[in-house]
Amino acid sequence: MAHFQDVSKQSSLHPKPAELVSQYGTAGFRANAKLLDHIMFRMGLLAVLRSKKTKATIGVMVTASHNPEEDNGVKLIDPMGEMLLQTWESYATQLANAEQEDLLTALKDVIEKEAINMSQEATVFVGKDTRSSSSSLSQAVLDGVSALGGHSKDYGLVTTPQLHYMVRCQNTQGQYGEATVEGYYRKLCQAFIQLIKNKASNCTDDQKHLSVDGANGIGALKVHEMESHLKKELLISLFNDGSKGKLNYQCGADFVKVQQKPPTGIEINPGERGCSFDGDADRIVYYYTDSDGRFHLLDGDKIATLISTFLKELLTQAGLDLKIAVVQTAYANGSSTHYLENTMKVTVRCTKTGVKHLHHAAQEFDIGVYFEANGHGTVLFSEAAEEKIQQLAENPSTDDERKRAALLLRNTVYVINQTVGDAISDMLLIEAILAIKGMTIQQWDAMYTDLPNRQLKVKVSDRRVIDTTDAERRAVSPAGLQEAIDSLVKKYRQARSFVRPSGTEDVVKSLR
Ligand code: 16G
Ligand code: ZN
Repeated sequence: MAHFQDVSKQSSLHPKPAELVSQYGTAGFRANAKLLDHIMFRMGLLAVLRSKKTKATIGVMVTASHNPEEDNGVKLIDPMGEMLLQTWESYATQLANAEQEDLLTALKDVIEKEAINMSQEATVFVGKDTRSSSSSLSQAVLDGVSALGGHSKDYGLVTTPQLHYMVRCQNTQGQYGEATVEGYYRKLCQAFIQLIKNKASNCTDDQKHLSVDGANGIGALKVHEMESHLKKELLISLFNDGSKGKLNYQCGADFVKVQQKPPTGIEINPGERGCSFDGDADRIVYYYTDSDGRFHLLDGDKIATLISTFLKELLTQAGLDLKIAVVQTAYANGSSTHYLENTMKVTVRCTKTGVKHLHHAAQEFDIGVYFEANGHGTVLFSEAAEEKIQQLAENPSTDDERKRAALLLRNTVYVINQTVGDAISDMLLIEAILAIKGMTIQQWDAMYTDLPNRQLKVKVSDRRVIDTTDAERRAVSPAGLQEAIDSLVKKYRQARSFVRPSGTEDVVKSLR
């Protein structure tokens, strides 16, 4: 086949450094940008195969999220905008690791195992973040796509969640929205403006102000692009917009969450709301400093609590019997879990770290709110739930109070990017909820008090010696580790601690 010759020829322009071994981890491949050119080309090839197999458009995003500027990475996006199917992650790893002369064999192996019809058309959407290495690396992806005869659309600079959104729009024939960046702003901002029409009477104009730390990345660029669509209903002061500072350096959601302090480069008065995005804008955390100068972080757990409380209240007002659950990971603050289960009476599930695990667990409910403590999360509505909300909103005999709740629910569905966690979409939803409830960030923060906690990362020679169970909350190996943790934890009231191997770095992480 002509395409295989093209692949051979082209792949020699994207050679693999001999003996380099890489793995498709929790969030795709991540490494120093210099080690990724061959992987990008090969992910272009794999995306074509995945597209042929699913008979749908597939996405490839070039980003290393919150990692330093020197790094880069790549992940594939499946037809409904979700993460790549797990069984295909091992194909990604096999292709990435095939030595130059074995690449065609590795490729044919996937084709055979998946019984791929090579005459099927293939389309791949490609996007990239603002890293200096991203342009040439995304070109390598495009080269891979064309070498195997696939069609591609290059979206250029987009946030990770924007690319996920485009893929879903494309594969649902526009039902989810228009597969353009403008279409994305239009859908989300229109829903936001509809929501904000219901703002509480005590909500002052001052409360329209929000400071955003763009982590010197793609999120900053996109917030700027979106602003005109907000019709001054949200007044954003943008910091770390990439004009001076370095990507993710002493700023961004990961820095703020791990360091528990404000990002550098932001000017914000005591009591005012601020939020930080990460480097590819799929995470968000909020914060404020009180009059005593104390920093208060409102992380993914606080966000999940705010959103699920809002949704639960609306469901009650609308008289809709839909099952809502919150999905968290081992990192969730014990106070949030306690508050959700005992005060809010919502079901809480715990899964392993990594968006794909949370996403799948959330799909089991009518409404699944999932958030990692680090600020990555979204809300999923089942088809049946969306239908019930629509019907109620459109039914002429619905009484006023129920109708108001149904319309609020409907616009909440529209403002949310259900494909993956999305800092921009989450921000609009949170801002709308605070305005509708007439709530300050201090009141939101006071819903429950976080138990004090610390996160630690330790470099180890082989992280695989640690194996965990119970959604990563207990270590089963090495022998004696869990017993040692238990005996320490026993000394404190309401205490908890765990150790787990990272899925993205050569470290083990612990929380206490
Ligand atoms: C990635 C994951 C995130 C996880 C983080 C740390 C996705 C899209 N992102 O950013 O979910 O929390 O890595 O994972 O899955 P780690 O603690 O295993 O290194
Ligand atoms: Zn990210």
